[in-house]
Amino acid sequence: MKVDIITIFPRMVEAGLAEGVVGRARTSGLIDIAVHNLRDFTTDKHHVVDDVPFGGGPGMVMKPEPFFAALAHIREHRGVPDAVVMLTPAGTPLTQAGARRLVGVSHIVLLCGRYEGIDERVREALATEELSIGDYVLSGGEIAALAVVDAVARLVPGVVGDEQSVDGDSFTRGLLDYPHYTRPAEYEGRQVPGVLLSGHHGEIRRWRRQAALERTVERRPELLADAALDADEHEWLSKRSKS
Ligand code: 9D3
Repeated sequence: MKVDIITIFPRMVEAGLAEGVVGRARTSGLIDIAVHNLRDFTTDKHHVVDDVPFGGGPGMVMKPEPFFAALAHIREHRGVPDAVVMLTPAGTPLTQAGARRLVGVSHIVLLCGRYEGIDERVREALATEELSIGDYVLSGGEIAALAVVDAVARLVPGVVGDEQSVDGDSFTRGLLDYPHYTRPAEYEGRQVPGVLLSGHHGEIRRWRRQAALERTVERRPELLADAALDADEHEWLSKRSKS
């Protein structure tokens, strides 16, 4: 998987890509990510990337020319990308299904905006899609680009060592996670649930499944529509909703 990221804050993006699972995937050659400084594609003495909005209004707009020049550079030196993704609050919200789709795209370019946004002609002529990472206001697209790369990279085979932890086990897929514990068995008067110390693997699986179901119904009941529940669980849920 090849990714190119265009940004005015390349050090911020490089710092986020250097650590953890993504950092290891890069150094081991499982993913090829290049970060490009948008200012390197300006032609004026002061490397200006923004200008005032036509029609007036607050803030500044990112100029189109540096994005076109950066894309030309990528096509020449890195190949013709399969997708050019603009990160914008007006984009399609990123989901796990969206991350699974993108891991099937061999070469992706991510365009990060700052200020009030990017000149519309960049979207029209260069972008193949627009993504948001959720309904809250960020200061720019860089953190969103890192979220996209992180969500997609961990789906590349071999990037996450334990394949089971990539999508959850079949038992809890579609539900929120169950609570996790490690040693010590008692900490500041708080006990680890006894069933987890029992060694009864069937009971442990049932306890975790039930805990995941309870958390999901309390916190994110809308997720239950797409979760695979068995007959007992449907019955438990309908009894619970009557109380
Ligand atoms: C006043 C209208 N604002 C749009 C909601 C202006 C505006 C806010 C934030 C324009 C740009 C930005 C910068 N945000 C991003 O570039 C961004 C983003 C986000 O803010 N939230 C969630 N996902 C994303 S992806 C890119």
